[in-house]
Amino acid sequence: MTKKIVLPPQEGKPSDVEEIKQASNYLRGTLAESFQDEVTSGIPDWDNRLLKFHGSYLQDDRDQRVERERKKLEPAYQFMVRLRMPAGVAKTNQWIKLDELADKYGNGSIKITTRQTIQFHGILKWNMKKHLQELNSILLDTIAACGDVNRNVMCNANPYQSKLHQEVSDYAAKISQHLLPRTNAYYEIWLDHEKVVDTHEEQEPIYGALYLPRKFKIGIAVPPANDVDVFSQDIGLIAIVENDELVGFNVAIGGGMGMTHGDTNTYPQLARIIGYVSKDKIVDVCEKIMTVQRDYGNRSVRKYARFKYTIDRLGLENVKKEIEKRLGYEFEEARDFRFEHTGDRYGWVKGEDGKYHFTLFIQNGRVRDFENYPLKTALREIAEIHKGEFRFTGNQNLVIANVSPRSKKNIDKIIEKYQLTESDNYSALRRNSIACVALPTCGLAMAESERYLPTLIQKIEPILKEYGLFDQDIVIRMSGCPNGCSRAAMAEIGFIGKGPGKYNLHLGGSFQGTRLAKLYKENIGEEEILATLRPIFEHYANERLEGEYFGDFVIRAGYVDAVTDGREFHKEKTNA
Ligand code: SRM
Ligand code: SF4
Repeated sequence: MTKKIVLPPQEGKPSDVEEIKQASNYLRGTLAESFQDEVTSGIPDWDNRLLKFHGSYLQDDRDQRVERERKKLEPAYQFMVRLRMPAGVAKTNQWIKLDELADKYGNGSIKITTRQTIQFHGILKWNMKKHLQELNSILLDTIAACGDVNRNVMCNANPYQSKLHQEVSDYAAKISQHLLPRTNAYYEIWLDHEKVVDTHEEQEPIYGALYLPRKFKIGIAVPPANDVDVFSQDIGLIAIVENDELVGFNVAIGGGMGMTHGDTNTYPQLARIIGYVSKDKIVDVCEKIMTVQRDYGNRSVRKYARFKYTIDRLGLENVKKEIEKRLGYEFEEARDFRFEHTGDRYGWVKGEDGKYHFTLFIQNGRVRDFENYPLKTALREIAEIHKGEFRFTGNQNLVIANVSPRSKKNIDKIIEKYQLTESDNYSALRRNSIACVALPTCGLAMAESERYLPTLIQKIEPILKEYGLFDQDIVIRMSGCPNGCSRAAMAEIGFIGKGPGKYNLHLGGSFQGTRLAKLYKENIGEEEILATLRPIFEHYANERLEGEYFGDFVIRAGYVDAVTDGREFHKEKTNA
């Protein structure tokens, strides 16, 4: 029998979410009843908290809020549904169904997320069960895609090192499977499985009845690519390859991007490397690390509950020792590695196994039929003839993966027909851009992001052209609020929403994803953004060293200080 988990006493009263989890009977709550209630198109707050563990959030269309309020109507409630897809892989027959479901129940679009999975928006309450059942029919689910659990496990997306990539992806899948909640609630509520009568602690041998204090994220990078932004993860694993064989992983802990405007006790933080372990140990290592956060994370104040704060409160060395105690052995010394970039490399590459892979730029991960650019139709046509996979990247892009030389010709015809290589003509800045969803669906958005970044880039591009920087790779990211879903606090140029049309401008993240971006200007609108960036671009164009990235330059030139520890993130600038 599994040992009962005894949590250490917490400072302060547990937060309301802890009480909801405790009373939920392993994530059941009154979800089944709430989804049968036809009086409202929403659900009560306590069930919404639990719904997250099932991969969905109640949202409302914020574009309609004022008008509906005026008409005394309830908000335009709808649900966001996020899939669990370790390492971001979907078979093309699954994609065809996802495409169909986006039209049938959603808002007609598919959103590729910054954690390599996909989201549907606009699902109405009455369609939720059918939607999840149809996803189940193609062997996909949404379990633990949100909530206080381990989320979608990310993994380097570029499959040209075919064998190695497959092995590393398999580890992502194994970690995901091992850390999956074991409760039967999802199957009972959505898939009509028989109700489980015995709901003892043993249902969740790893999590216990209260699950984690907060969300938890794991990502695996394969150097030289850091496309999972490994230092932004609660557990960042860096694959160590020796003589072309995967031997193990360097383990980094305690990354995270979220913060609250005005509260300097909150900050983005980089995961710190605590050592190396051989690959056979990695699943257990992830479990033990996660249980330390389970037992020591703050369960009173959610904004201080992420693992990064637990580590900074207890001390990195103490947390490392506690993990080692639970493992029964010590980490080995971290091994050498080198990252070169966080972005994706577009176009065709040939894998070691002779299969081809095409990485397609998808602006902000939004797949739909745009005017003059029927992207969704194009991908559907490709999926209909390609019997392989689509892979999603942490940069919100899509890889048409494992294409045989014969199918490549036919896929090329579709690529040409729909001009999918149009992005080759985009500025390198746009090709390195990420924006979070923000308005109109995200309830936490303070400013536009996905709907605005392309326009802002359009206004920056002439400046880049003027200074000969159009083809210079620069990582630019925008988040509609300080939660940082686009990981803007690690970008070379990062925008963090402050209010409608206003952003904090951050500079100085590194191209390789190893540094935080420091606040440079606060609460500025478009005009000031352009006026601020222009002279910096000019300076960069004139005085950069050979091969020097923009993020490194702004530090060398004294615009901002380098930040490699989140506790320095809010520190006043030093005078050079
Ligand atoms: Fe996120 C909350 C969207 C990746 C940090 N995030 C949200 C919610 C669910 C808003 C909410 O709580 O009501 C957003 C739903 C918007 C919508 O309408 O769809 C949302 N987050 C997203 C996505 C879809 C952004 C995107 O455009 O791709 C990403 C989905 C990832 C996935 O597939 O699982 C997404 N979110 C991230 C990342 C990046 C990452 O994980 O690599 C971060 C920063 C890393 C981190 O976790 O620290 C991130 N999201 C947050 C936070 C801040 C957490 C914190 O520590 O304070 C919140 C708010 C919260 O948890 O309270 C949040
Ligand atoms: Fe919403 Fe903020 Fe995340 Fe953007 S960063 S999706 S605005 S929570």
